[in-house]
Amino acid sequence: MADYIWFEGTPLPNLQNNKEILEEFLPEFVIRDENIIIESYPKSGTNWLIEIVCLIQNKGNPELIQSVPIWQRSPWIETKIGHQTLINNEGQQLISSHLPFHLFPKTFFSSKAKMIYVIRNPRDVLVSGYYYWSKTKFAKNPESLTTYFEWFLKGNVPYGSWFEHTRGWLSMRKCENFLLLSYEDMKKDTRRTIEKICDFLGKKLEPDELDMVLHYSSFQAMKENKMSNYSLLKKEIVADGFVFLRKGTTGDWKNHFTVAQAEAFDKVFQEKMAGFPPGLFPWE
Ligand code: PPS
Repeated sequence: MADYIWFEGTPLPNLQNNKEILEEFLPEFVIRDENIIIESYPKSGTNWLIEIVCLIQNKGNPELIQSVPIWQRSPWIETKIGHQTLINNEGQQLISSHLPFHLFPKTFFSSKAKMIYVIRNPRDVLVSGYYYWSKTKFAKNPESLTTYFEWFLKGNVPYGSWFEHTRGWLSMRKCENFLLLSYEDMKKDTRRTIEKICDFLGKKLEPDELDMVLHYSSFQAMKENKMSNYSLLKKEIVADGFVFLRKGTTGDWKNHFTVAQAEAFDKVFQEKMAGFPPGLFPWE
């Protein structure tokens, strides 16, 4: 079995995707004004955001998040299982995606649908991705962090280059229907982030409802929720020691990169992300 499906130059996880969906279903998919899209490069905190939005929609009540798997609550538009959920439920409001800007269904760009895009320090994304893709059979397994580091800088990893993904979607950052969040801000002040999301979605929560959103979307609560912690994944897909909610911290790259890797990463980051205003990327 091939490690990736290559779709218009972007490598996608072979086990989750299928050519027909990518070539036929996706380009025709109609994004409706009512849709809320959660978009990210993999390992940026997507599932945390999905959990928060589901809880906001339910005013903090955890019944839904504790009874329906997270990939059904907000199906990934480009995956086989997401496709199935979407065709079975035409009214599906919440949709997730890791697709780069140029592959996303074009109907979105003329709709009033709202998109929340979450970014994370790509160094932490790299480390999180290394563990995830090593311990699952969704795509090519890196045999070491050194190998994965090289793949990452070249964009030979699931969903392609972090730099291109981020540049592409950040072109929308001044649009009214686009909310840019970062994993780092979510960690630093989760309450404030939830309030921002509520404002963006036009939702009002009472203080006790907000407390419940905070409580049920915490790392610990999600780790214990089998509908959100990916323990329901089939055993043949994951290797021993797979943990989806792994560390949930910022700056873990410092425990993994050598000095030379840190310098090489800085150089590529500066080259590829030149031109963005300082302060847009809230990590050290
Ligand atoms: S995926 O598979 O690409 O959709 O992964 P994604 O959800 O984007 O990112 C997974 C990382 O997010 C961390 N995570 C959280 N951090 C803090 N709080 C909460 N509630 C939370 N939920 C998920 C998860 O642990 C992964 O990061 P690492 O660094 O690997 O721990």
